[in-house]
Amino acid sequence: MIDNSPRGFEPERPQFRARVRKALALGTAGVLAAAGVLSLAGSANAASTLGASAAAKGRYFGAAVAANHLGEAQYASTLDTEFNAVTPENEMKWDAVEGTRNSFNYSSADQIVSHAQGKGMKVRGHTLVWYSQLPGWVGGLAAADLRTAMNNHITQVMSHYKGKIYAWDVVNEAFQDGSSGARRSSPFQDKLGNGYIEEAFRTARAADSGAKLCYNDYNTDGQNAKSNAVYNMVKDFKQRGVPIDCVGFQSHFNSNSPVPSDYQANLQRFADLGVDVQITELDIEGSGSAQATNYGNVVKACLAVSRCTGITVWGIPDKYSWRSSGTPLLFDNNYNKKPAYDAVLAALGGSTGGGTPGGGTGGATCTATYTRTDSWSDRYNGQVTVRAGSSAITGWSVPVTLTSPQKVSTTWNGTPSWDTSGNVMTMKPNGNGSLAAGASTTFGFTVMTNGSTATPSIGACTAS
Ligand code: 9MR
Repeated sequence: MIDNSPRGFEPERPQFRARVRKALALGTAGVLAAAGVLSLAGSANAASTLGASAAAKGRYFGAAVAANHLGEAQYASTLDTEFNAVTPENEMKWDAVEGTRNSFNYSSADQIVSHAQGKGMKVRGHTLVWYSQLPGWVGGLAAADLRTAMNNHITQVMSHYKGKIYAWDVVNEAFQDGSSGARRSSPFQDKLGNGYIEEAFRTARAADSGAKLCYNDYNTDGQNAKSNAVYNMVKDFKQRGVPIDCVGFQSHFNSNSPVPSDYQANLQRFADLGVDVQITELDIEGSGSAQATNYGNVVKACLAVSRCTGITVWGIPDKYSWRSSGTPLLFDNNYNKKPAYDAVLAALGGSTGGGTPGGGTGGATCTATYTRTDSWSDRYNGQVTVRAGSSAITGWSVPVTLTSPQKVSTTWNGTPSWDTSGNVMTMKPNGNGSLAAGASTTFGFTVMTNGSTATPSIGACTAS
């Protein structure tokens, strides 16, 4: 079967992946320094993790997780600290749980589910009926037998996890790319016909009525022939009472497949059909400020759609992305937070510690939010947005603490003063520091890393 994906990439089988990994840029010391500086951040009323910030907005923020990485301390601690939902990346797929007919193996998927349950995280089930990662025996069945096998697979797997799954991707990637809006060829489509999707959803509802039932696909993120076809199917299902609760938008973006300008409008039109929408497999190729801007825009689009219930990124550090030589995720190979992380956190209304309204005179307050805008091998640029609270302010002051041996080489849009340690820079306005209520300004600085890419700790903004 040929799939002319305009993404320029296609799902590969894990065993065929040639993982090209970049040499690690940092030693353990740098990582520990990064962790240390973050824990020094002062108390903040804005949440300081992705999960907590999303929860404050009534959403979850999840990651695709691989069971074989859970034993890696930094992987597990990043997952546990930052995320409040998981999707098993491969462990619940048909080939993983029912490689042999009617012989079910849940060991790897169970590991992820019990980890998530222990931490109070939601679990997205991925996926029950999909043309890929399908064992050969399924494709060899004649129609009647295939129908029995499909319904049995759904019933067995959903019953095993009954009560533990927030949402299931019941059917995945059932439509072709391109302009036809046609169904994709698969054993299910070819032998059971168009009705297999609705049958799968009805079987799923009977198996676990507590789980939300989703249809999930890629290249449906903007309005196009493929998303129109999915839209028409969902509309038809809702009209005829076929049980469907949600639509997943995978959101795998790269330069060939950028974040569409009508992304939010597309999410909204599906939500208007009476289903939840979820961003299910987000990753965005690129780096630095361009990647950060794209990530921020995706988060803002979800937050603007009241039925967009959560976002899942398709992995934690870049080194474990399915895009073997890419850098599409929020954490670098050493689990340092990338500018994309900062942009997501800021879009979620969170703060790395500088979001606390500082004390000021006459009730004036301000907040300071940090973003890393660019990175190079030897330095990076940081930007702080200073925003006035509900009253106008006439001045502001924001402390920025670096991790030694980092040094600031230049600053802009502010006047810095340094403490005796040389690690704490207090930034004040250049000249007139007046800001109207709710208005903002930015200042920036270049940090020479000298071997440490630790994120600066931004203290509370003090208004005058
Ligand atoms: O990330 C998954 C990768 O490890 C597997 O090799 C691949 C196999 O098809 O599947 C990847 O996940 C896919 C997801 O299940 C469905 N949407 C596309 C994802 C990226 O290919």
